[in-house]
Amino acid sequence: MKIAIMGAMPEEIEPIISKLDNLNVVEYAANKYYEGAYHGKEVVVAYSKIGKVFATLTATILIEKFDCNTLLFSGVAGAISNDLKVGDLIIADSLCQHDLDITAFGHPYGYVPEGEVCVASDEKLRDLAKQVAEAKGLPLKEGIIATGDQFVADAERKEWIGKTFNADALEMEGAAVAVVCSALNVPFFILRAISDAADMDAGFDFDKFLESSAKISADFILSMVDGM
Ligand code: OS5
Repeated sequence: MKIAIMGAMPEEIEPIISKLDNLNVVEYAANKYYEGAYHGKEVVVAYSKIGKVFATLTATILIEKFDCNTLLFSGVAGAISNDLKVGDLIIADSLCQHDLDITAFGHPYGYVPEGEVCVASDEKLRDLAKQVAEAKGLPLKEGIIATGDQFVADAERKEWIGKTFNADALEMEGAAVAVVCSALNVPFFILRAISDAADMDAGFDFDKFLESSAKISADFILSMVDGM
């Protein structure tokens, strides 16, 4: 088993890289890939840079060039659900693209022909996450995560995304990773810790909580690797 661990920003993978043994950095396609071992398990870690296009590129490279056969994403998200507060963890049971719109042709939001509105993540990895949460005594929400190439800092847009996709949280990379992994038959898992509420304070809150929430997510992902 070779496990890919992805984030979007340096802050999201730094707490993981700092715990790896036998670190080897490979530069490829204008990015850095960190090969190493975590408690004896082979991992390749990378941050994609922000947004769906960079996330697609990085997920594809982790699978096709580095031969990873499972992909875990760790990072932060904006909350939609009122249940979610800063630092809370959410796992995606499925992911959708909130900015994908060919409704002019009668299709629903988030749908393109031969695609799916929501792409489901791997059930076994979700079950493992629930076991890890139980062992750690941490609450873990499961729900739909909506992805789009926008930092959402607007209560109205957030409400629309929540209602249209029944989504609990939003971010900018997860659904891209889901589409790649689903097409290539690679089990994947998306974990996010809340950094903000995607409202008018989101920019300020994001800056304030990025590091602490990213670490909460990263620590949880490493416990999952232990359980794999
Ligand atoms: O990766 C992006 C999505 N992440 C999840 C997230 C989110 N997504 C959408 N809306 C929200 N309200 C969300 N809350 C959390 C987080 C990340 C958001 S984009 C943040 C960009 C911040 C930034 N811009 N410049 N820098 C940081 C400094 C910099 C400069 C050069 C190179 C790298 C960083």
